[in-house]
Amino acid sequence: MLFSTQMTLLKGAVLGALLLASAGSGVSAGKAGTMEVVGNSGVSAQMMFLGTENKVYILDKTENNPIKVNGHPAWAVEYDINTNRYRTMDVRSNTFCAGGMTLGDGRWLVTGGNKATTTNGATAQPGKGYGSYNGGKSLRFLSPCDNGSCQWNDQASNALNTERWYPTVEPLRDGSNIILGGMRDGGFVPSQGSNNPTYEFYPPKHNGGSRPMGILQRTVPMSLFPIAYLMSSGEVFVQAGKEATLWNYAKQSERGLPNIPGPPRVYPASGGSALLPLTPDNNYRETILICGGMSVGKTSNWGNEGGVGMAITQKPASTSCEQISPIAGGGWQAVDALPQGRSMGQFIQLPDGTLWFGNGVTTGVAGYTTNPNDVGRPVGQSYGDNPSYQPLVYNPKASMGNRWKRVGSTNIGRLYHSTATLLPDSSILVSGSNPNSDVNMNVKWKTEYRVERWYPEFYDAPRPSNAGLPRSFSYGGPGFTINLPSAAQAAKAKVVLVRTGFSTHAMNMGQRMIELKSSRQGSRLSVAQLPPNPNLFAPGPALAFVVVDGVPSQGKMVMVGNGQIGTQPVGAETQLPATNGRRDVEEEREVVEERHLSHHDDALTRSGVHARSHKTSNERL
Ligand SMILES: *[C@@H]1O[C@H](CO)[C@@H](O)[C@H](O)[C@H]1NC(C)=O
Ligand SMILES: [Cu+2]
Repeated sequence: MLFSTQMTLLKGAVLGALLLASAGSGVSAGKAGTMEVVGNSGVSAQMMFLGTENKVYILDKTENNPIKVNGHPAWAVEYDINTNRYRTMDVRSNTFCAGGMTLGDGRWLVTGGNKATTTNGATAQPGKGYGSYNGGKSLRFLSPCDNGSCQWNDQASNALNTERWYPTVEPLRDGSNIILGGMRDGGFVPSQGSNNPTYEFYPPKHNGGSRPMGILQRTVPMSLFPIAYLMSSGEVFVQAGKEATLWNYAKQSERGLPNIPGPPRVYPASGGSALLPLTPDNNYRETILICGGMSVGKTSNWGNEGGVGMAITQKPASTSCEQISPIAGGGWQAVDALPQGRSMGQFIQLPDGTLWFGNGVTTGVAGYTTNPNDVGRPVGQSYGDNPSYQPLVYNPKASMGNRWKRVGSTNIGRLYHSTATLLPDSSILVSGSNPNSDVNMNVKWKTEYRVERWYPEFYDAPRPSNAGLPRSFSYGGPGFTINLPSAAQAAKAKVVLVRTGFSTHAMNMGQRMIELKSSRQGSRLSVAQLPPNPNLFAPGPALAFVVVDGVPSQGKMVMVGNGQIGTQPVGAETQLPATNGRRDVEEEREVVEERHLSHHDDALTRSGVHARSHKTSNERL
């Protein structure tokens, strides 16, 4: 009697805890698998990132936004994801097509940009026009905050070695950033003269100079915003044009990889790319997935600084998806093609291990022109048209032919200069779109300020608690424990870290997810620290989640590493106690597979996908 009363009380407490977790995280019912407009961004979201559990930081290029700050149009805000209100922020350098990333000490860096501008993007004298300064060499810093008082540190005295417009930034094992490529001056695509085929670091290494990187020179004009991911070996995977390579920045040497089949993928072809989740199951093997892009026939069709070289706006984008595991060896592998071609589609890592793919267009590419008679046949100013209104979810663990699923829909076109980021409740914030030289409300594809939120299918499910998660994680060293409500839940539980990344130009620079090793003792989950290799997940802020049976807790903003830039302490790999529970590992796998099988009704047919991949394999640069 006493025993069963205790059981009832316990059940009540567990249910209460679950409901509390839901209510406390702002989860409301009935949103799963849908998308809705939630607010207005004030400035158009050309760049966006999650800075705290409550605040997203949005940057635009310098343009005539209706909101003002210190006497000039604003191009930066802090957006509160709970109230959907923004706080205007002052940045003085032109952030036009900058890159960005977290540093090992928790700061965000936004670097590169373009000249001071005025009406329709015309160059202005510094401080004149819209009040901006040349951002080509800018290093801007922000320590995100929840109290409304943090500001951008944007001093001209902090400067890159060379001007970089369209640079990629990737975090490294010591919490520094590598800053890759870009252009010295504005334009649609570079020539050898305007291209900057070099890289540098923040904080600077080797006396602050820039060093050459062959792939960024060989792939002109398809060399901007190179796709870059740090590998476990310490090399940086770099993809541009048709090429791919592993760059060793310590030795300044490279190991060439096979050319990527299908179309070019970097801006302005703008395929979407992601590093698939690093998990104990895949032995932390890195696999890069790249989807969509655009073929134009011959290279000269890409044009030059002045614009594209052929009619592009109605040309269908590619459906091709290719993946590669560069360190494990082997070449590119075609995987399930997109159900419809996409340029500027963007991957967002979800904590359940699947990836959202949204935004972008089905015809045309990134970029715009102010010349209505341009050979590219712009729609208004846009080189892209026919946006995709169909977000997809990619399940890398599903069998081939069953990996894509349509989830939700929108009626807002997200063309050039649109963005997306994961939020702590596992919804996705979507904003931006402005294929225009300035704020423009007189064209088909207007400057877009509406902010949407996409909700995953698990959104309305009761969420596990994140209470046991520590605030910081180390490389190796003593692990920690999480107490789940039952042994059955512990058998389906894991802890994952997601770096949500810096969203711009269909990329989320630095985005990746790692699952920590764990074992279970009854209802207790023993969790290892990160593997003893900072290259697998560079130091800096990340979101941590407890995921039970594919349903994530509220994400917690944590620090990976020691919170400083520099060589990270690395301990021995965490020794976990043996698992003892009622379910064995085989049973656990079955549960996961059942979940995925239950989605089969909506999955795309294998034959349809196969026909499409065959077609795209003939595409040429
Ligand atoms: C606001 O928060 C930041 C860190 O999150 C802190 O450094 C700063 O002192 C706080 N400012 C005020 C006015 O509370
Ligand atoms: Cu741009």
